[in-house]
Amino acid sequence: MADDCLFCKIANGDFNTDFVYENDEVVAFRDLNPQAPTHVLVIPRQHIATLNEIDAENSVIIGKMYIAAKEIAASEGLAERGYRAVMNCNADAGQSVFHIHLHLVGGKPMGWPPWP
Ligand code: DGP
Repeated sequence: MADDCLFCKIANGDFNTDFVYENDEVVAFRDLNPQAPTHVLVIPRQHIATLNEIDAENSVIIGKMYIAAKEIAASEGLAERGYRAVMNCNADAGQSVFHIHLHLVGGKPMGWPPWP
């Protein structure tokens, strides 16, 4: 757990956040500022600041985050109609919380590309 990391504190239960999914390594909760009818953040309990810090040693957690995302998508009724699970990295991508997270979004048709 990193000092002064909001998502470490959320994963630790400091704010009594409702988790839509949790296991020993991953937790997921609804985004404070949803951009779609379903907008869930999937995070590792382990503190990793950005995708740039992923390496051979810690990379297994990325697959576990995607397993969580597809299970949540199924429970939200999105598996067949479709959804997106994306991670922003650093300023140009708009990352604002420096603890990696997948944005699982769905429940409406989405355009591609997602940038203006
Ligand atoms: P990003 O910009 O990719 O770093 O996404 C961070 C997301 O985190 C953003 O969509 C808003 C969300 N968020 C920030 N603070 C909180 C919080 O305290 N609770 C919840 N549920 N979501 C938060």
